[in-house]
Amino acid sequence: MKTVNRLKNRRVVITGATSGIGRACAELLAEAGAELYITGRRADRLDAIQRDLAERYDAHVSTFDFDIRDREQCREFVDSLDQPVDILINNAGLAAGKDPVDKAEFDDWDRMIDTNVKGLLTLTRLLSPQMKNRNIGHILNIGSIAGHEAYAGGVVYCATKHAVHAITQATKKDLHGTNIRVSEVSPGLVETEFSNVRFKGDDEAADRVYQGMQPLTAMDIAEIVLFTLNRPAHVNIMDTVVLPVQQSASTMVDRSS
Ligand code: NDP
Ligand code: 8X3
Repeated sequence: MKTVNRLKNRRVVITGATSGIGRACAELLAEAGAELYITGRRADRLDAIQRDLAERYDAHVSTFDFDIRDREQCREFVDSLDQPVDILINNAGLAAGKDPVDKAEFDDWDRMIDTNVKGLLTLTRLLSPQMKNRNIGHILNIGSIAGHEAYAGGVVYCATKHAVHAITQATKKDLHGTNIRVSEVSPGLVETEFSNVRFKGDDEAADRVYQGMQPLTAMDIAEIVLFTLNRPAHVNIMDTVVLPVQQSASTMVDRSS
């Protein structure tokens, strides 16, 4: 089967590219010949990824370390771009804690809402006008199975991912009549740094999330992101929900292997 590469020389912003799904997307897009603008807070990681992708794929990669919760830093990032962006991958996000509603930390709620919802909205707000002016572009949001159902201990994380789902649908409608595409990819369990972050460095708790089952890899999701982005210009994939074969719902996981 012959696959056409429509991503060569496309200018792509990937938020949260220092690890996991964002890092894997950077890898595949660099291989496809896209020009990358990668973001995250850990500058050392961004630099290492830039060097690695330049060496292996001769990729043009620019790095921007800032906190997506800081609207001014987001604005400075967008203002510093010398060329219009073709694709925005809103990937940066996290879960903080898994406490029930009566015990959870307010700070955890703020971190999730400010990153997963407000950060994503800020970059969409700042980058969509130039897409609209050029009548071209693609905004791809990383949602979650947690945006399609809710589970105990995920009150605010699930709320943020339900918000991402709603934002994706409303954004598509706001941009109706343009050639801008708007998509979402909604994964189940993916083994990345996600659970280490959620359990605040308790790596044993993080490992237990994937015990006795085969989770998805970041690369599994990046391949679906690449497929979604690489469709012909008239094709808009709205959402792809992707689970490990051993997961059938957020809390329904076969751990017999
Ligand atoms: P990782 O923890 O491996 O990666 C998260 C990325 O987000 C990092 O690059 C991190 O960069 C960045 N990030 C987090 N907070 C901020 C911030 N305030 N400012 C800028 N960047 C930030 O997790 P994943 O790769 O798994 O997560 C990526 C996305 O996928 C998230 O939106 C997550 O909700 C979603 N997802 C994950 C699933 C999973 O099971 N792993 C399943 C479904 C969805 P840095 O720390 O350098 O700032
Ligand atoms: C991450 C997957 O099941 O931990 O979005 O919510 S889950």
